[in-house]
Amino acid sequence: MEYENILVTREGNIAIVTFNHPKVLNALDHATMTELSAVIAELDQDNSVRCIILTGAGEKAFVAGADINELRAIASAAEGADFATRGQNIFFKIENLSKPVIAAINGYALGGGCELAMACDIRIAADHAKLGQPEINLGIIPGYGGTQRLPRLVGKGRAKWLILTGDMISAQEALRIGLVDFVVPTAELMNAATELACKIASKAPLAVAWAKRSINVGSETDLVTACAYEACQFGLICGTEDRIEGTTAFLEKRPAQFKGK
Ligand code: CO8
Repeated sequence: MEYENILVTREGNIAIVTFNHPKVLNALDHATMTELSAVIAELDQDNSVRCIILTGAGEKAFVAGADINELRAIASAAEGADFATRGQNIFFKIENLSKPVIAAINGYALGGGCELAMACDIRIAADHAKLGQPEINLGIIPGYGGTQRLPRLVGKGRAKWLILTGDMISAQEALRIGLVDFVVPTAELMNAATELACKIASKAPLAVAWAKRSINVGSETDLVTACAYEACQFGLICGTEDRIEGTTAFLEKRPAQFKGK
């Protein structure tokens, strides 16, 4: 499908989704969010896609937040709540997609842009990137999951520091506090993201999907319940052809040929 504000390109079994509205630093307006939802649904259905990279067009921004013009125009409390819920649901889809999603943060990741990156599985930032939740400066609070995912990633104190001051931090500082997982020179960002995506895409797809699900479900519950959930997922993976192939290939000292079955 063709999209107006989003480009989708392929490199083998990797899909690269690029927010393509650099004039407004790739801010997420209603139309772009509708497209993002459709892109994610399309890639979810496409069995040839094993891993997804999200990034922004231009050199300045990954995503500079929700569109502030639209935030200014919200007419009521109910409309504001609907606005937030709609975005949260799209980000939940990304977080719970069976395929891993890597955020390649090529510049500003602010407000909704930082929240989008946090809904991804792994975050790689270019060394000039800047991240933050500056909503407080607009008289609002994060609404796409920022007050919840940020403390889960960096701890309550650091989340409160970032959300209550609206301070932007460097990629290096984001790495130090655990908001991003890797920082690379800007020129190497897409290569690093693609290399990581290819490595994950070469693994058994069901094992990748169920490991992701086990981490996501388990990290939101107590350890005993989480381990019981992991054991169920482990049982499911034992029923796959790829488990036989992976273990047999190891014992026969040859590369495994995974089928996703
Ligand atoms: N929305 C709309 N337009 C934007 C946005 C945005 N978030 N960010 C930048 N732009 C526009 C600018 O208005 C400007 O447009 P124009 O050229 O027409 O003047 C253009 O992009 C370029 O921006 P700047 O000239 O400002 O570029 P600078 O390099 O000087 O500054 C900054 C870059 C620091 C990134 C600056 O643009 C900035 O501060 N942007 C806003 C960042 C921000 O506050 N983001 C958070 C928004 S709120 C949010 O995301 C809430 C999410 C949850 C919502 C829940 C639903 C209710």
